[in-house]
Amino acid sequence: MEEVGTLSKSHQKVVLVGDGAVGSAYAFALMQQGLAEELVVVDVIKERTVGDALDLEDAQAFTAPKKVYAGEYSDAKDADLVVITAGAPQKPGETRLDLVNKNLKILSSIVQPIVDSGFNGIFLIAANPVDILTYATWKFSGFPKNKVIGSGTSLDTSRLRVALGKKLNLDPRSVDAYILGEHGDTEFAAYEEATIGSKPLLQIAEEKGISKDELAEIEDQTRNKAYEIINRKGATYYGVATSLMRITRAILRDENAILPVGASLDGEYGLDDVFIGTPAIINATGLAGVIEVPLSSDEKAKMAASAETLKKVTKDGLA
Ligand code: 6V0
Repeated sequence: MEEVGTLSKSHQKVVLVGDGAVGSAYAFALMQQGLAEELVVVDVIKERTVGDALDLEDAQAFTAPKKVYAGEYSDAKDADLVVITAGAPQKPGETRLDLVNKNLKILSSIVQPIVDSGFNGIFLIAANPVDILTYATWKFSGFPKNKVIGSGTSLDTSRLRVALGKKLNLDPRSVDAYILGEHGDTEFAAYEEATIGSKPLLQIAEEKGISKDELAEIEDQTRNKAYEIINRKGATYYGVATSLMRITRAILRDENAILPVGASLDGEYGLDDVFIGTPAIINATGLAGVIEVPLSSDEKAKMAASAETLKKVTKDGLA
């Protein structure tokens, strides 16, 4: 093992399950970032994975050498990370929760053979409804909770930061604001704790004449941005692929980075038995700890309501 901050072992392997719009964009992002020495692509449409692996390997002369090939679940045996993007995407007009039954079936057919391969790494889930599928991956796999991570509100948080960055004419990477809760219609912006350069966002907004209504509109637009994109181009993938790449980097490089993810709660926010969007510490062990945002009572109620929605759909879906 090398030291923290560098690659935690010399050869790192990622298995991607689901080579559709999100999966292939993620594979491309991984390639561009030079993350992992080995990338295996698995999908029920075999020809596509072979074609994608051949296409991806053409990037190697300009990025970094990598073994990239179309594979099987058994290839997960010695993988560090399995990323699941397999599943039906939302059609125009469909909510993420509408996908639950179809995608739980697909998920269960994937997790079992991966566990049977002897896989002992970390699961990272992106297929929707992501919080429920992350919970189900934990249940189906029997893995410890810290080794199952969802993309949660990672993409939504990025969308919020981009929107606030535009509004304030600031680099979105300097905006420390989070979307918490379900990756879906009950998520909310934790504005009361948000800061920029350690100054409260609400104070900055007031000084710049940005009203509470305008902030609420930004929150709404963030929540509905996926629908905006899906209605125009049928799917969203670059944003989530980059979120997944960022989480992957934190795992493979043992970064101890604080990122918004879908994490299992154990008493934080007064909640448990749910995977939900919150900041958490991500390193080579997976999820090393949840950062409990000190929410106002109003926000705490929103978090509880969001968790309640997820628990109900999870209970029905897994019944
Ligand atoms: P897509 O382009 O239809 O790709 C899905 C892929 O999964 C296809 O290539 C299928 O062949 C494959 N697949 C289906 N069943 C299996 C199986 N049993 N084993 C292996 N592969 C299988 O969909 P897209 O890539 O657009 O979306 C994938 C999932 O990501 C959907 O559930 C989306 O809703 C979800 N998203 C999640 C986001 C997030 O923030 N977490 C954001 C955007 C999309």
